[in-house]
Amino acid sequence: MFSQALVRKPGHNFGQGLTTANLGLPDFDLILNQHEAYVGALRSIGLEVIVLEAEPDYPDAYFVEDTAVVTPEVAVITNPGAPSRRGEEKTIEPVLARFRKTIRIKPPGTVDGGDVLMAENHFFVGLSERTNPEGARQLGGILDGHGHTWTTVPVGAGLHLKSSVNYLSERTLVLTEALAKHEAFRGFKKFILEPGEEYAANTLWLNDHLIMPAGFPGARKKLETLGLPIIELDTSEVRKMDGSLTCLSLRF
Ligand code: CIR
Repeated sequence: MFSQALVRKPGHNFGQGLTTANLGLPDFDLILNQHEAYVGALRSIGLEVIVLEAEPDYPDAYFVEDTAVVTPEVAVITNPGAPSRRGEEKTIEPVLARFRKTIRIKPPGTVDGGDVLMAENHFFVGLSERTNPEGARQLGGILDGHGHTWTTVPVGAGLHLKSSVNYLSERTLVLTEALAKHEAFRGFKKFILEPGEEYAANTLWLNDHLIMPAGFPGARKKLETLGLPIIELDTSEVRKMDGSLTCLSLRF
């Protein structure tokens, strides 16, 4: 069970963040409402939520997940892969330092937290345009040092590893068909998403609840078989900015 979550409010200029999605102009009032609903959902399942103010210099900074990897033992502060996002981690580190010892990923290593998936004691580390082999090597060394295992997975499609796969308890993954055959996921039970529902791979298992993006009935049917309460949230505005549910918080 997690007791804390760290989030940051989207800024008025969040629409200037990086995106490859072609889903139209994002709406500030709507994202604020959706963000409040997200924070409300986290509180409703027992988390204390620390809410940081927006960072106008960094329009993507509300995607706090990318700035750190928090394990039960340490907080690894990342060196984000996108140059425009480097520096977001500076205001995250002192907050996490209240809860964990912090260790930094150093250049030339880059890591985005969205590429790091924790499944019990194991970590899958996506190699992507944001997380490079040197970053993965540094992170892996820290994980090794704390008794965790880890494997790398190439991120073929999508921005981050967790855009395409998440862990849902009981050795079960929700993931895209493209990733399902990967060696690293052998031995796991898999909910493979139907074409058109891949976005639902970004479902968050948190405090014995599943928080999933609204509007994916096929995925929901599969997830219901786990018997966990499901919370659906509207993610229309973060999706326009290539984001989803896990990206909006750090949980520990
Ligand atoms: C970016 O491109 O970095 C942001 N617009 C989206 C980041 C989403 N973060 C995540 O999936 N962990």
